[in-house]
Order: sequence, then C-alpha cells, then structure tokens
Amino acid sequence: MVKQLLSGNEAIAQGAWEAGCHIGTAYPGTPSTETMETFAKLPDVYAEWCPNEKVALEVAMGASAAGARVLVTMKHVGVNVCADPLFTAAYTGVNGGVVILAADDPGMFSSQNEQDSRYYAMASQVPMLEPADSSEALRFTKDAYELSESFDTPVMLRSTVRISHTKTPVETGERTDVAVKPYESNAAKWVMMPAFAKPRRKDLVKRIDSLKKWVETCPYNTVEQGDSSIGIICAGSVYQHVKEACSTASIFKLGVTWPLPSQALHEFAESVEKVYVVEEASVYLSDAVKACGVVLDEFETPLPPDGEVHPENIRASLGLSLPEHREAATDVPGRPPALCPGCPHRLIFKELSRLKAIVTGDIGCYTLGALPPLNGIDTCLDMGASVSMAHGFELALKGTDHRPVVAVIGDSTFAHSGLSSLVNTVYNKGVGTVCILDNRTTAMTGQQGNPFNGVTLQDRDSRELDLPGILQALGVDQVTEVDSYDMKAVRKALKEATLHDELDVIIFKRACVLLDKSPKPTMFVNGDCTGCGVCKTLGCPAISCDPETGISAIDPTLCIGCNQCVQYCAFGAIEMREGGAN
Ligand SMILES: Cc1ncc(C[n+]2csc(CCOP(=O)(O)OP(=O)(O)O)c2C)c(N)n1
Repeated sequence: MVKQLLSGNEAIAQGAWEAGCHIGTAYPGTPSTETMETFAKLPDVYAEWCPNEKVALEVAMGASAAGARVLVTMKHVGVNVCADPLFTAAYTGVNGGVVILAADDPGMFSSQNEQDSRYYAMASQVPMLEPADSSEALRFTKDAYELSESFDTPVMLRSTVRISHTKTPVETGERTDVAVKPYESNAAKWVMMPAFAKPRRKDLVKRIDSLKKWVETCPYNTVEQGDSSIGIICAGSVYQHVKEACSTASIFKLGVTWPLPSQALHEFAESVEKVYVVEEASVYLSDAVKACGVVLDEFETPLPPDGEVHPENIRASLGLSLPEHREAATDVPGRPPALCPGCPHRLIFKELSRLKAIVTGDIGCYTLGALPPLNGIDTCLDMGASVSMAHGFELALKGTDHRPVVAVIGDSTFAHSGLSSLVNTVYNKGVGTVCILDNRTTAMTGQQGNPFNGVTLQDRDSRELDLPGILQALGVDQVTEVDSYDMKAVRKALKEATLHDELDVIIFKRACVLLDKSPKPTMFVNGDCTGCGVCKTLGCPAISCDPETGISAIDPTLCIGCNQCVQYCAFGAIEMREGGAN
C-alpha cells in the first residue's frame, strides 16, 4: 500500500486498474476527462477515445460480452447520448464487469446544463455508487467490478465536479490479475429481441430484488450517529459540506444512491428527532427517500434548487446561525472567457458577423464566438445540433427572404454527432452552409485525439479520417477547404457558399494555437494607429485600447503573431516586431 494524494478522477482510474480492468473506452468531457487519460497511462491496459459516448458504451459491452473488465467514462450529458445501449445493457447484463462513470457538474462550471445522473440509474435500473472522496472513489470503483459480475449488471459510478477534481489521500495497491473470462454464445442473454428480452426483463426484476436486499447491509452506506436532534441523509461531495456545516449532526452517508436501503433509512429516521435530505441541484435523493416512505422534515429555508450547496446555505436551510466570514473582495478585475490569442476560430466569427448570418452553433471552444465583441452565434443546444438546427431553420424559413443560415461545428463534435446530422440534411435535400472548424484537436477538453486528427489515446498507430473525402462521398453539393487565418479566403468562401441555395460545407483548417508551444513572432502597433478600434472587435486578449485616445496596443507576452489583426487594420498600423519572436 502506498499513500498518495489523488483526484477523484485519478482514483477511479487507479481503482479500475487495481480491479484488473482490461479496457477503457470514453469520450472526453469535463469533469470526467482525466479519468481515462490516467487509466490509459497505467500498465497492461488498452484505452481508446471513441467518437461519442454511445459508441464508447457499445464497445465496452462488446468487450464485456467477450469476457473483459471494462471502464467507460463520460460527463453527465454523455449519459444522454449512451442512454439507448445503457437501458438494454441492464437487461443483457455482463460477462466481464462493466463500470460506467458519469461525472456530473452541479453549478455548471463547464457544461450546458445541470443533470443528475442518478435518475438514469433509477430509470435503467442499474446500481449507482457515489463516492464522497478519492479514497472511496478508488475503493468503490475497485469493488464495482465484483458487484457488476456477481449481480450480472453494469454498475454506474457518479462523481460531481468536487469529487472529480479535488485531491484527497488514498492508499493505492497492486493490480489484481484477472483473466478475460471465456466467451460462450448465448443468444438468450445477448440478443435483445422481444422473445429473449421478456425473460431477461424478469431476470432484471429478480436482480433488483436481490440488489435491494444487498444494499441494506452493504459496506458503502454508513451511519455516523451524532446529536440525535438532527439527522441528515446525504451522498457524495455534499457529505463533506454537511460535515463542515454541522459536524455534530447524525449523518447517513449513502454510498449507493440507487437502489436505496429503505429499511436502514427508516431506522435512521426513527433514531433522530428531525431528518433532512441535503443534496444539490436536484431533488432526486429527497424524492427517492420519500418514495421509501420516510417522512422528511421541512427546511427553515429551502435549499437552493440549482447550483452547488455549501456549508453556509446548508446552515441557513437548517435555521442554524451563520459563522462570521469575510466578504470576498469586489474590486477584482473581471476576466470574461475569450478565445485564446491567435485562436483560428476568431476570424470565422468576425466574418460571420459581417455577413449578418443566422449562426447555429455547437459545443466546443468556438461556442465563445457567441460572446461580445464577436456576437457570432444564435443557438447552441447540444453536440451536433448546429447542423440539424441549421436544417430546421432552413425548413422553417423556406420561401422567405431570410438571412443566410450557417452551422458552425468543430472537428471532434462533427465526428461525435454532426456527421449523422449532415447525413440527414443531404438525405432530405437540405440547403445552407456548414462550417467545420478543423483545429486538428478536441481543444475544449484539453487536446484529445479524434477521428479527424488520427491521434489515439495511447499513441497507437492510427488512421486520420479523410474529411473532404467523407463529405464528397456523402454527396454534399460543394466542399471547400480554407485556411482559417486567411481573411480574404474566409470572406470569399462564406460569401460564395451563402449566395446560392445549395448545401455547402467549408472546412476551415488551422491547428489550435495550443498544439504548438514554440516561440512565435509577435506584432506591435506602430505610429499609424488612428484609434478606429476595428482590431479590438476581434476580441483578442492580446489587444487593448487606450481608453482616452483609442490607440491600440498589443501585449507581446500574449501575442503569437497569427496575423489576424494585421488583415483587419486598414491603416497598416500593425506590424511584426523586428527579430520575430518575443
Ligand atoms: C455529449 C457531450 N459529450 C462531451 C461534451 C464535452 N465537450 C464539449 S465540446 C467538446 C468537443 C470540442 O471539440 P471540437 O468540436 O473539436 O471543438 P474545439 O474545442 O476543438 O474548438 C467536448 C468533448 C459535451 N458537452 N457533451
């Protein structure tokens, strides 16, 4: 045993490795991403990025059927994408153990919504383990493989951003060598058509009954008997806040949040005068506890229905006095999110704004194109939606004198689900313009590989998919490739594509600036600046304007000499610094 400080994500990877897990499959997404990145670096495992979460779970189920232990990781919205195989995997069960990490993001630090993955566990009837620190993350993950194999079910593991990213002490151990189990054909278990699914459904009911018995005494739910006047039921990172808010209360810490230990919860409720459920951004747990027949007490002030809980709002909800605290400084300069200096996405949004296009956006770094001063995106719903929503706009606006409709999507998001949206547009003879911003990486989540850059998680030999070839094979009317840094070419391509009533795809290609960290030439503003402010409208963090004169300046420590601003200066006032690199 070695003591280490690990994040929840690292601990989950370590737990899977110690359990002898053979294979990892994932699609990146904050706060889950480092789990698979850590797992991939451990010895004797195979790990891959898949184009999306549905594929990741299906690969995992194939490997499980063949007898391997598998780890599948994703962020909470990824569970929506893999919900289809998830619900039926609950019927088939497993051969090798399957553990699925759903990393939730209460507070939406880096997500488009707040979802509670425990609803998926309940709806698909798959057990859900919920660690409250890294040590539990390791132990629960490791044990989850035994649980998965003994109950013949995939097991879900829920973390939230505080568990995923906080480092707490863990004791790491050795890997257990687990052989890949033999595969035996068994259509009644693995072919889910009605004739076979009906008996499996009955097996699932029996399995749930045994899980409900097991959960009453399993070692993952613990009661800390304290002051009997207040009893709090909680799980995950919320437990840590509860401990800080009222350390003397009696606490029922749930490590399994589906199914719930109904009898144990009743016994706990009877042992205290008042009993509450504390949870964040959801009412899953309080509703589920109430459904067990436990009568909960009303809070003095309700907990916030959205966002994270913290010790102050827990104390306030329980009617406890708030400890003295210092107000945070309010004079801290704002740091609004922005595309990086030199980001190849910038110029595209500048040109789309000039074009006054209706822009259906997607999820990636380029979503920041919605913010001032670029103000270049009208919609952003979920991964892949840019292409399908653009088609919807075109259908609704057909026959009207409308602004051009342009979808904007990144390379990784295109592989994730944009491809099937485009298949729909081509199939239904849709029109409009689709811009694929190919920056050679999945930048938003930290530079992961994807099918269109051919980089794999463990740097294995791979194939880069031929993007223009795929588009042509699909039958897209017009496919153009343009350098994202070339203002004139970008302008021309967008203008031409939006002039006619056909389906155009423009591939804007230029590598993400963070891929190449070598010293770059920098720009400076010479004496010809008139203070017109056009360069500022690019929203580059390296460019600032004197508030009185309007004269621009370029911060050489941020500039990477991408030349985008130079092309927009009508006065030739931006030049490359002598000697090039800063
Ligand atoms: C279903 C789902 N899975 C994962 C994510 C996390 N995520 C957001 S954007 C993105 C990919 C961005 O890559 P790309 O489209 O290439 O754009 P870039 O950030 O490189 O500009 C990912 C993985 C998500 N938001 N939704």
